[in-house]
Amino acid sequence: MRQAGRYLAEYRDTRAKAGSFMGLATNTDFATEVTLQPIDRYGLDAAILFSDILTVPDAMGLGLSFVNGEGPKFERHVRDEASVALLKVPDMDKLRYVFDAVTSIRKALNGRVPLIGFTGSPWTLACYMVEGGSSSDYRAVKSLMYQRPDLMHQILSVNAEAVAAYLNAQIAAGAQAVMIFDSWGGVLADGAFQEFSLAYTKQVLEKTTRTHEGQTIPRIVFTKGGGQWLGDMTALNCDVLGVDWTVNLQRARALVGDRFALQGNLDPMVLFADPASVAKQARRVLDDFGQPHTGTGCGATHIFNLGHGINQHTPPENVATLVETVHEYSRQMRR
Ligand code: 1CP
Repeated sequence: MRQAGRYLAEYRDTRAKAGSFMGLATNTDFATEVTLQPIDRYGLDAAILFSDILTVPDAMGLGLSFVNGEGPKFERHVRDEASVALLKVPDMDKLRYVFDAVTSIRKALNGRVPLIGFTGSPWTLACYMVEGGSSSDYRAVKSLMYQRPDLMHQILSVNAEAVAAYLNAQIAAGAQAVMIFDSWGGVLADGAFQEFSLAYTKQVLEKTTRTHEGQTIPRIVFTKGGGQWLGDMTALNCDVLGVDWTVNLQRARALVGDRFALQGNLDPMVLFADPASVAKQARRVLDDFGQPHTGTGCGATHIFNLGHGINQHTPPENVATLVETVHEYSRQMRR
């Protein structure tokens, strides 16, 4: 949903061969192939593992499937004491296919670009686990949160532990950076965000391996709709804060200072405009952040990215325009 996906014809071909989304994700060769497709096509600067955030609740026994055109569905949802009591950190062996894919992708990349591993945040995974799939109003998960915060905390504690173990296994398998997608953190009220989302992202970061084979593993936290809580997020032990398109990068930079890089934040819908407008909007994002640091290491730099997943109807040639513009213009800015 960030690089690979249905907007690419080569992805649709491989997915048809695999028969289903999970057929694609659980097959090492297919997962490797689709991870590399956008890298080969566009010359991107990093690869992101082809998998999904929902593999973790699937491994917890909730029964994941992706119905064409309907999005993810779980056979069982978690909404009452009995189902919460059954939840536990899954045996990481059930997710072996993800770690095998990481190792295989590293081999296939052969040092061309670094590989980013990822997970959903405890809160974002809980949304799907309680709702049983995607939701437009988060009614079930918010009812549980307000009525039985004790059960909600129980789910989130299990998720935090599961997600940390999942990231650690990806790092051991060769992931060179990790990203936590808190895609639905922004649907929470102020106060609820800190208690039910941020606190558990913090736990995940505390339990995640900092280095592997002498290399620091950078950690990225992306909260869609989380711009108003960037100040709270500076308490996180991570290196990069991902932001969506509602955030002004210059103000965000002033707020987070040198301790964090910022990742983002083009509105994915820009990619439906004509190429000249795509290029203009890409330059606008780079200008908003301003001159990046010129030193080495982490610091107040900018990692260009979309502010959310890529829409399945995106014209692929506009992504080419975007990548070319970002490369050209950001090199110009660094001169
Ligand atoms: O190259 C890549 O895109 C990397 C693999 C990747 C990533 C990082 C996929 C494959 N999904 C994700 C993350 C993900 N999955 C998020 C975070 C998105 C963000 O904040 O940017 C979310 C919310 C999901 C859950 C999910 N997976 C949905 C539901 C979205 C919703 O609105 O509730 C759906 C439809 C999927 C399916 C999926 N996962 C990935 C792809 C390419 C697809 C769609 C293509 C298909 O069905 O074949």
